[in-house]
Amino acid sequence: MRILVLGGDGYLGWPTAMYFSKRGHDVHAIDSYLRRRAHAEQGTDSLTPIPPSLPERTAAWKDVTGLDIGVTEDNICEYEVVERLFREFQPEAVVHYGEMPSAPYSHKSREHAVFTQYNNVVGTLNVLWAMAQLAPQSHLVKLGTMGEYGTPNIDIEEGFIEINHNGRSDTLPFPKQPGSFYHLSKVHDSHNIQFACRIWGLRATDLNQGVVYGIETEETALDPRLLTRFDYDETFGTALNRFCLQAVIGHPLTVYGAGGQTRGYLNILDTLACVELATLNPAQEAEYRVFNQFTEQFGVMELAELVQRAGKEYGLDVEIEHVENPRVEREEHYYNATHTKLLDLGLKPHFLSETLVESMFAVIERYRDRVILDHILPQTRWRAALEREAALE
Ligand code: USQ
Repeated sequence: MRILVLGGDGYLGWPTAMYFSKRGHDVHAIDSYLRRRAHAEQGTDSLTPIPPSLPERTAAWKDVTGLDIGVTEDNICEYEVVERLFREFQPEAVVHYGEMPSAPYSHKSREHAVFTQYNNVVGTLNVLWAMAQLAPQSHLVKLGTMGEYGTPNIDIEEGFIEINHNGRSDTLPFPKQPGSFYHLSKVHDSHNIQFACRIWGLRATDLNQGVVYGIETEETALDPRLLTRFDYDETFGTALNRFCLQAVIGHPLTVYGAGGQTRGYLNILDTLACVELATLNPAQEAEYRVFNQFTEQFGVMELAELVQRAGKEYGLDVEIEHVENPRVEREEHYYNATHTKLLDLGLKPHFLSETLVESMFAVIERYRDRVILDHILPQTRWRAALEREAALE
């Protein structure tokens, strides 16, 4: 299959490009290096030393496997770029990771919030237009987020809920109550994608993914030049990845507030399997599908305690600290989200265990000299806009 990977330089995009290439697909990756630029601006970097550009990564891939991955170093917010790519590559599937992925980043300033929503919404709209005009039979596999739903006090369904109201009933999109301007950008995307399926007959799968953890895949482990990036800073690092790194370097685990925040989580290996399942089993014409892409739910404190236990086994003395929560979110809440559609398609989950956490410790230890300590504690506060306003009075 001809598979276009948008955001092919990222934490998940790069392993996905290699995964599909290894399995005989014709892969083309595009990236604007948004994340590399954001890291350079804030003085942070990936823990793992990744090659300086996508062409250098694909050259290493060719060297190790003999396989080609096509590359475009450009921005999908420019329609000419997307149009050219679609004309030349004629994708059958479009796997879309090409967005600004961080909730804290979107709260750093007004400019960051505007950039996040512009970048994500405009890039996705361009892709939808190119699909309609140049590849109407292709299938969009879009990385959305479980965070679109927020933390409602009822069970979360897989995209849609049947509602009975005043004696009538309908199946409607599940209510969205996201917790950041970033998560909101994904809600806006979902609306645009569903609308494009309805009016143009496009095929799309919206993968509402949970928080991903892990550092290695079958392909990244083939050669050090094929590593994926591993972020642990307050902006781009996610909960479990950060806790594992903090444990290795002897930093107290940064549990925000009470630690009862519950989310869906999944291993990076399962991200690849889920994206493959969605791609090989495409949506029908005019169908907008939603899969909740995670394998287990955990509270933040539960994760911290798991890392602490694994640390003990491994010989690390791990402390847990409740730091003041920089975000505005419920710290104790009901959470029960359905996630059966990918299991029905054949997903065999890799569940989280102390052994897995210990294997992450081992990889992190290899690169611990590269850790930049300044950006581990949270600095980006959701209420900062109000505080600045108050300071001006
Ligand atoms: N948290 C801590 N300590 C930390 C980091 C995070 O307690 O050091 C807490 C946060 O307050 C939050 C939870 O852990 O309650 C998850 O935070 P996160 O930073 O791991 O994940 P989040 O901001 O939700 O975003 C991440 C990815 C995003 C993806 C999302 C899936 O960055 O791209 O969409 O996970 S989900 O969370 O299901 O929406």
